[in-house]
Amino acid sequence: MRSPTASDPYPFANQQQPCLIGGEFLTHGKAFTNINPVNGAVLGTVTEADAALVDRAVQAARAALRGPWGRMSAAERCALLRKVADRIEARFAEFVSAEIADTGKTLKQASSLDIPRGAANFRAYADLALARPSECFETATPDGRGALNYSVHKPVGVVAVIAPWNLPFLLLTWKVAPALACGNTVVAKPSEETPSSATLLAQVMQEVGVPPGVFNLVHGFGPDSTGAALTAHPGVNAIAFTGESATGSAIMKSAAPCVKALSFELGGKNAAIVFADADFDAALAGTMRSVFANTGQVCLCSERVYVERPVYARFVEALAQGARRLTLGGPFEGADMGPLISRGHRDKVLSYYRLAREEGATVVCGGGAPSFGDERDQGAFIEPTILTGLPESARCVREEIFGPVCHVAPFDAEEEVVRMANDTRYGLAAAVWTSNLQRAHRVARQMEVGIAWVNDWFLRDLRTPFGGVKLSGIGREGGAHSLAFFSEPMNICVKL
Ligand code: NAD
Ligand code: 6OD
Repeated sequence: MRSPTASDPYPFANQQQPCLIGGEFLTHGKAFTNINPVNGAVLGTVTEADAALVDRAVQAARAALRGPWGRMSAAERCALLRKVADRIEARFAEFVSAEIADTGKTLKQASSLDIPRGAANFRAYADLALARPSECFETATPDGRGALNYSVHKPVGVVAVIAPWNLPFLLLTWKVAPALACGNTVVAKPSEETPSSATLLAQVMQEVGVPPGVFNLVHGFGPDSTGAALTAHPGVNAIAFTGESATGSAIMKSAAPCVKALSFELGGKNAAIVFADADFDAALAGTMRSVFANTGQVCLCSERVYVERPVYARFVEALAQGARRLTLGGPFEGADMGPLISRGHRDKVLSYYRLAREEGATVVCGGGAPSFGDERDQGAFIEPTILTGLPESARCVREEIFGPVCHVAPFDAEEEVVRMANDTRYGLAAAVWTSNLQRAHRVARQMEVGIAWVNDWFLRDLRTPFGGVKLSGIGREGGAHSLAFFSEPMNICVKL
């Protein structure tokens, strides 16, 4: 697999990105511009699906349920999904080019995480769907003849997949792959900020012969646009959504009249807890990653870091030194950190940097936007930032910022830090750093989150449950949990 170079073209430089509906690429209708966050340049235009186009996509997906796709065996479906993975790998450089053009993320990350995980998602769910067991109970009956009760798994129907911009391809395929593996048809809507890897995926679906209407792609915005039309459409049976908690709440309202099944992976305000007995260097390196990876734009990132008092001052200083050393630049510059996704998002993160000062924070490092004296000044770069000194009630400690920033606070006792870590409306992820095995298990289990890492961060096994509690989501995906969401189990009772 070849990674792109700076001279490789962005795949959609000279054309308007289309929607894919019923096996046809469509470019008519309204279009919006796609901006490169490295330098603010216009990358191209993208077709915006209005309500009529969304309706066509849903009708095409409904029709495809009754077509060849609906008659395929699970083995045939999963063989096609493996071909999708193969084709993503064959077009690896184009996928990486598309992802880094839309997001500005580092070439290293796009090539080692975003695109490989897209292919892995298709392979993993092809394997899991085929290996899925079926239940069968032998039931006693009054006449002594008995009955066999077995279950079959049917598709839910038409699934809407709505994805955010932070890990665009990873998160879209995380839902598209299991939905298709379970025999559903899909209408996918990527974020308006990151349409390009999804358009390439639509091409790949066509190339490997996924039947028309099985995978449909609609581009556009959320409120009053494509997303709202899709979630309200009565022909959609289930919605798998990743994004902000407030958006999840809006989608719930829109889905309520038709009582659609919902799976939500939402925001976080995740804690990292560093005990004094932790391997200092490992905790530091892990926390650097958990705060600054993808410019802090991972839902699992640590925005609250709690450090046991004996190592607090040393840890803050080391973290700040690490942050000051991070280099900022475009994907091909070998930099440690790319820009934020957009100027609009940078305004939001900068408003939190200002708010932190108003709330009385000490800004240990960063706290503003850098100036380069070149085209990057038109981009969405921001300084990695370490804050200390805020009370736990401060908005900067309570609200998700979604940038390269954390607040670091000291603690003295295990019970105290468990209470502080859990004192949040979110509940997505936690990282616990300690060399005390008993404490590791005890503290991890007390975290009110969907996933707690001990002595690591963002170490993934796709078979495990993934999701959040409280404002961080509804339901679990991953492994059998995804198969459960994307299927309707049906009981068949046979009197013997
Ligand atoms: P967002 O909620 O603004 O947008 C996500 C998607 O929803 C986009 O495709 C958008 O167009 C669409 N959308 C927006 N409003 C809509 C509406 N009313 N109806 C239908 N669709 C609508 O989120 P974002 O800014 O793209 O992503 C960042 C957020 O996502 C952060 O809060 C982050 O924590 C969260 N996130 C969570 C997870 C997780 O697994 N829990 C993963 C990644 C990101
Ligand atoms: O690794 C995954 O499967 C996953 N859903 C990660 C989510 C990251 C959030 O930004």
